Amino acid sequence: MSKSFSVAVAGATGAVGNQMIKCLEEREFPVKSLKLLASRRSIGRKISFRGELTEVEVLEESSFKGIDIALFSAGGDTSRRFAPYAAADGCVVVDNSSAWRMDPEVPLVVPEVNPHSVARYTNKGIIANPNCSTIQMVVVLGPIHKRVGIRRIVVSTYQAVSGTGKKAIDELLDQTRAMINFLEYQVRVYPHRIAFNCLPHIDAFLENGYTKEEMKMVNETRKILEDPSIGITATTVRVPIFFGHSESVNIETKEHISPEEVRMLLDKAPGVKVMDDPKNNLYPMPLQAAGKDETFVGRIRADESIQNGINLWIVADNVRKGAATNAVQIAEILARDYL
Ligand code: 25A
Ligand code: L14
Repeated sequence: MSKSFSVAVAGATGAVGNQMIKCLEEREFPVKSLKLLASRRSIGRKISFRGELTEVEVLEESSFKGIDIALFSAGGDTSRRFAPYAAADGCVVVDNSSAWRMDPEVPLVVPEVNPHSVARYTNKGIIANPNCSTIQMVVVLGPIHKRVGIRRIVVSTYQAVSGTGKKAIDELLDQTRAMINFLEYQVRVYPHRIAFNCLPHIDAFLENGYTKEEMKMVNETRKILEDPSIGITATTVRVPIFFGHSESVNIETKEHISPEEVRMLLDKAPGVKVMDDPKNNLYPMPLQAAGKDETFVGRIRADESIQNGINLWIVADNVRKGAATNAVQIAEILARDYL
């Protein structure tokens, strides 16, 4: 890559925006200039990039003149409002919010699974970054679906508070500190205490009894795997963990595949690390996945209650592969093949 690019990060002071800046630096993305954007609350804050401090500016309609690529992670409303202005100024938006993911014109991309979809960025000038729980699941299920076909997925998640952003990280810390000191705790971000608890509730409840987060896993998985026929049902649960989502995934395949064959297939799969040696207490955990870019899988075993069933345990850092890393990987494809 000899070319270099003017890059903007919208939502630069948030949990994901911060990590996007780190990923650009770590992966040596060819950045010519970096513009940091956030709401008025963040004005004047300085963030370090490649050893230089850059001041955060207010996100405005005119912020994107001369910018080649903008990474957005400032929530759905902000993306809906500002991404079209960025695109109109010729900037390609990689958007981490839920705003554009199910727009049929907007590609929804996990680079290990459907990199070819990036080409469709020309429709609206926007590429959507999927939901964190969906990304780590399809990185692992993509190769299995290609090999034997997946008929049905049953997934339960164990999701970290960092998915909700900085304020939720602070809330888990504050409540934990209060609890172990026998002090009164405050509940602000979630409807109940999250410290020493778990909540079967992520994002808003819908008419059908599922949460938005659960339906994102259903709809986004079908879009990324390009197969609307897959049956999917999800239960998403918040657990008192800072970084790293875990998932218990049960699949029914069309053709038979043994756990050993799944292990061999996933050993060669891009972005996947198999950690599956229960005799030595080796299996993926948020503790070890936090701060990493790979998606970890273990506990691979046959579902003995049906003909073609496999169980898996999948763990990844939700702020890295689940958000920032995936967005920067998409930008890398744009930079290498399209811009
Ligand atoms: O709608 P969605 O798609 O469902 O997404 C909702 C939120 O989920 C997070 C992300 O939060 C997003 O805002 N998110 C989305 N996808 C995610 C994923 N895959 C995900 N998280 C994890 N994984 P976040 O905390 O990570 O990022 C918030 C950033 O967005 C900026 N922002 C918000 N509204 C904006 C805006 N920027 C421009 N214009 C707007 N209208 C936000 O900047 C942050 O960078 P900020 O300036 O609002 O906040 C900076 C500092 O202020 C603190 N703070 C936040 N809220 C308040 C506050 N302080 C006082 N009062 C508040 N109400 C923050 O802690 C921060 O330090
Ligand atoms: O990307 O964990 O759609 O509260 C929004 C909710 C990310 C996770 C998204 C959470 C999600 C977030």
